[in-house]
Amino acid sequence: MPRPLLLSLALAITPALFSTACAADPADPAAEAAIKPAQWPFAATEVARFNEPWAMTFLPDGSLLVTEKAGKLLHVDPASGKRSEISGVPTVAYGGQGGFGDVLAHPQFTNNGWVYYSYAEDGQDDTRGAAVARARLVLAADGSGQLSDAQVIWRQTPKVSGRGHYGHRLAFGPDGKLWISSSERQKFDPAQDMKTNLGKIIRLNDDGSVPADNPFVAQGAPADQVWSLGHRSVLGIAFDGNGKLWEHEMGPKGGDELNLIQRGGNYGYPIVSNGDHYDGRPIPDHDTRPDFIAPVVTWRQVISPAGFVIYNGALFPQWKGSGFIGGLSSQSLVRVAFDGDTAHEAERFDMGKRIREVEQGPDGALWLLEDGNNARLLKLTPKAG
Ligand SMILES: [Ca+2]
Ligand SMILES: [Ca+2]
Repeated sequence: MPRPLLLSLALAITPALFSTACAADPADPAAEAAIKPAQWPFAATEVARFNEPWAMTFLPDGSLLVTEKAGKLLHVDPASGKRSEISGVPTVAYGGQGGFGDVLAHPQFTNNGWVYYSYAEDGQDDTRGAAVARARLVLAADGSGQLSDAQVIWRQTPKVSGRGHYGHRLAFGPDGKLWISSSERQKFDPAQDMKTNLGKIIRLNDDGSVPADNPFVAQGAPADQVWSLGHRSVLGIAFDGNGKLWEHEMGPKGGDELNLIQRGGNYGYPIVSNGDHYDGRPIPDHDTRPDFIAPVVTWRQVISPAGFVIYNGALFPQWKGSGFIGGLSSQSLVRVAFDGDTAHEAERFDMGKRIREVEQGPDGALWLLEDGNNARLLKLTPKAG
């Protein structure tokens, strides 16, 4: 695809052309080139609306669970859009970026009924941290349901002040383990501190215990939970068809990332980033410290990534193996094409709204959740003709 080369050239040339005439950042060519609705290869159908939805997941029967940040878990009929509330949810620390987070069914949900969910939890003295729990979901004939036998199986430690950068995205790997993104709570240095589990990718057994083959088990808790470190704000983790784990990361100013996660890897934040601090202080770029793992893709003109699925459906055969990332500030859906251990942005769709979450439905449709109040749940299917 020619776009990455054109993008690089445009970025290299534009500041020289405009440096005396214009102090603002040059226009973002990738955003300029974003595909407008008339040219979309898909139709987008509104199915339902939510207030501040954060995550969704499909159950094996094809129905949908959706979280709302203020603390609701909803069971949704994707055909009618009918929403039914699930009872037994935890009290969440709602505010800032915090509240109800992700939701995910156990790979053997049909047999064991376990669903896993994450949320921001209050601590002592005006502190907060992410928690992950599992509970058995019992659904009623009318679509409502309840969580029972809830167990908190993981917590961010320590709990700290503030209401940002919880992360708490969940995924089950092909190894049957539970993977959690634990962001650095906007505290920077904990991402490098193995006495905390902030700024890390976490790998646990499905009951929350620590797998004996994790890379840092010899260091004891909480390092024994850690698979990789040096992460900032991770709102999307996904396994590809080869079992590799990819994550995207909302970077500091001008430094959004797509990373290929390696066992025991250190991704360098806050010591290095291709972006810089929002207060203007520079952060050395990745090429100054080859001992840290560099991102596969850096967006210097940021997309603000949230939600991530690597597509393997049949409805859009041309997109099999592509990654789809929701864009908050970029109000877009970004398609990433992979080639082994490399990747690039292949195209971007202008959605006109902040996109919070991306999912693949059982029939291969792509599903999006917009961000904020009165946000739409959209089903994307191939455009007829
Ligand atoms: Ca999801
Ligand atoms: Ca930098």
